[in-house]
Amino acid sequence: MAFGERVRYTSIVKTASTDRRYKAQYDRLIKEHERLFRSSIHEKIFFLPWHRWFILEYENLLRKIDCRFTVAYWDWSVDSSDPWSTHKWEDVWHSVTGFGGNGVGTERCVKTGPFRHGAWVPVSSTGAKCLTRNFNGSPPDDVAVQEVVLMNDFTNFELALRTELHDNVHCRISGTMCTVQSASAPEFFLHHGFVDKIWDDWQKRSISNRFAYFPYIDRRMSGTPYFPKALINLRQQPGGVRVEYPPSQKENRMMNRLKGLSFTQLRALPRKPFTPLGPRAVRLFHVSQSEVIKAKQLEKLLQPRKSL
Ligand SMILES: [Cu+2]
Repeated sequence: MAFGERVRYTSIVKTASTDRRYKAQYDRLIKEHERLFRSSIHEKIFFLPWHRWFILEYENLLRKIDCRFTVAYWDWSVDSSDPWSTHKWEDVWHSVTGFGGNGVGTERCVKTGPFRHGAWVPVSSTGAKCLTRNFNGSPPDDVAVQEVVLMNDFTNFELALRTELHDNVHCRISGTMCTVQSASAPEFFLHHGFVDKIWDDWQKRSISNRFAYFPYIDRRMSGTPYFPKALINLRQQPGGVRVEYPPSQKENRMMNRLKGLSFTQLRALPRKPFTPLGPRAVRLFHVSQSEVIKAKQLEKLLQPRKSL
């Protein structure tokens, strides 16, 4: 995104969360995520389509403020060697064009950027007075993400995306993002935009990927009128919305390097290991013991065979 688009993005988010014309609706939506946190929305059955629906609801609300608004994604995998940088205007955590930087002090309050302590308060059921962050470790890199996209089995793909990528990065950012109130952190939607893009990239690989698993689920998703299958086609979302995730320039550059490589060839590339899925994320998202065992097996495949 260009400089001006980035400034506009956070200012629209700020209007939604503070202006009395939108705040009630904004708060209600954000609180839904916390209310439903443990009601299957972080399990295989609903995780991907429920969060796609949630992003759409958020976007529809913010488009009332400015119809040019569309949810952006943060590709943390191309930034994984230097994910917490704040000084360049292209950085997600920049204080003018981005979301502000790391939390500071013992309370870990964010003190820079549009959502800093004193200038903004997160939606909170526990009376939190500031957005918190505690950046740590390195998110999975572009090779790991490409390996997940190349997984053929839906159950493996979904588990790796949900636990190793999604759950893990929530607690690499940490602070508010690693709690049941995570949706009140504005960066939640940047992260989920990318998770949704990875699902879309996987769906685009074949017809059987597009129609995997969800068409057979005959339960409405928690807190919504929809069955999971209503969300599987990104070009035909509820309300006639069509969504496209254009690749970033960085992604284009990395794909030229990785394009056409098989899973085995990707694994052989020398890279730095990423920070493994930790106990806090496992506890927060209630990953079952049997899923943790499987996720750790998949993690071994996603880590480099030779480390740099
Ligand atoms: Cu969630």
